[in-house]
Amino acid sequence: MREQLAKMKAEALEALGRVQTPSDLDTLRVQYLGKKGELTAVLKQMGKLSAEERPAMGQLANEVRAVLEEALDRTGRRLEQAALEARLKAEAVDVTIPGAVHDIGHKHPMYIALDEIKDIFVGMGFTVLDGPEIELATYNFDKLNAEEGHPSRDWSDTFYFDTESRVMLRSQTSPMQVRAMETMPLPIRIIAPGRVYRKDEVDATHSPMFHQVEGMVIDKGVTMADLKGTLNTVIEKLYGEGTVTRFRPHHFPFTEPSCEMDIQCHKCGGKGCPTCKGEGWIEVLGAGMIHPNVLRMSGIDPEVYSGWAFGMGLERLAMGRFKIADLRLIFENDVRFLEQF
Ligand code: 2U9
Repeated sequence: MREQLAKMKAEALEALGRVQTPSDLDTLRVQYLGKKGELTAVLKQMGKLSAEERPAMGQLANEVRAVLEEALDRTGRRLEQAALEARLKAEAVDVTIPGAVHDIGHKHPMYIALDEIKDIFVGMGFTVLDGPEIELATYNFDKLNAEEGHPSRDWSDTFYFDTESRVMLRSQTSPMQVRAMETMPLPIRIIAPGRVYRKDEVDATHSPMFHQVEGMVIDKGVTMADLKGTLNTVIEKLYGEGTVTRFRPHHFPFTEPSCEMDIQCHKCGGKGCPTCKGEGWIEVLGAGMIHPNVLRMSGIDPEVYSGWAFGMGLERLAMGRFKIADLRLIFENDVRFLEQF
């Protein structure tokens, strides 16, 4: 029996040395120390021993059990340690690997320009308005003093939704200003940016959809001097301090008198070069004193109130600001172009 115990202990220890997995370990624990295990089998033979032999053999069997239990526990800890090390190795994070770079895009250059314009006007106390792109001809033309028969009302120039030429895609953002005159309390200081639509063929300077920023001020005692002072300030903020400007007479149905504003060519200083097409000046916007008829049609007494208004094309402005040669680049959304801004 002594030899049996010694042999069993040697075999068990040898088997434990080869164990690789927790389930192998459990199998060995059951095989040697379980109720039907090998040690129990040996102990069952104790009855055959004499009373003198029994205590010594019992002690030896307990020693073997203690040794095996200790070896099983040690092997368990060895497996746990190995598993932990394998996991740490597999899940190791190399903090020196560069992070994954995601392209997040950015604002379109034309909207960069628009945001600057909004900031300038908001800083001067103007409110930014938004309004419908589908408009009534009443708001787009009639109330802006463009009478029946005005060339811009023609079917060849304007997108109408109905045969009576009543509902249309707005051809300017001015109807928003008419709506403001009818609803907002005076005095009014607003800008109205947005998309407008005209039946133009696409080329390097035209598109059937483009963007405008218009604005107006209405108060008592507003004069052409306010128009010039305010627009000069805006243009200096937009194009840089000391930008030289000039105002030329012009005609619009909704303003009287009307003018166009030019900036002196920053490239040649007014001498004439390809940037200004030899003119020395670059047109930036149209403006004027709001026509008394326009004020009257929206319920404002032109004897008491006066106002000025301006309008500019946003694509044109962005093209000048960012030296963009072709309008189509602004709408094509080619990332190779957009990435440059
Ligand atoms: C109301 C009264 C007056 C808006 C104005 C212009 C002059 C102008 C053009 C610039 C280039 C349109 O984008 S463009 O083709 N606009 O020159 N716009 S004054 O005057 C208004 C607007 C609304 C009630």
